[in-house]
Amino acid sequence: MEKTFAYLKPNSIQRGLIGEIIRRIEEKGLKIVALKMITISESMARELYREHAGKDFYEPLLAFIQSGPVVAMVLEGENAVQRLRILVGKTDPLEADPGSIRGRFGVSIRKNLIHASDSIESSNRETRIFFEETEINDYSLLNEGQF
Ligand code: FUP
Repeated sequence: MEKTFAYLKPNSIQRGLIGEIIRRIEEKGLKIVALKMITISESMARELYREHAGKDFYEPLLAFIQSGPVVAMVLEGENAVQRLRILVGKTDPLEADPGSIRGRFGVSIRKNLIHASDSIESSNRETRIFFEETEINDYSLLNEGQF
């Protein structure tokens, strides 16, 4: 079964949106197999966004994601990567579908509430930045396969 990585950015926590966003993820039928609150270190931040190194928004982005705790998670389900990306919406909340998480709650591109991996390869790489192998749980839900 496909897995994907996501984390709720510091402004989701500040705005009291942890429950609301996780509810939408659960409602979509994605199974949470790992979940924790963590404060991102500078080295984690640099590794996470290394593809953007040198861009004008890189340093402010690093400062923002280290500004408070985040909630990191690994989700599992059929086509999990694509399903979560659709639920999350486009990078810029101005362009995101109003039914998506970023479209519904987002204000600025930097503080766009949630990160979701864009491929299985990115998900594996990003998951390793946040989680040990032993922190990823293998279990079934009673209603699995009924979505
Ligand atoms: P996404 O995959 O949708 O998170 O988007 P990107 O990988 O393109 O961008 C990563 C993060 O950089 C975004 F979540 C927000 C930030 N960003 C900016 O702050 N300004 C920009 O112009 C583009 C991205």
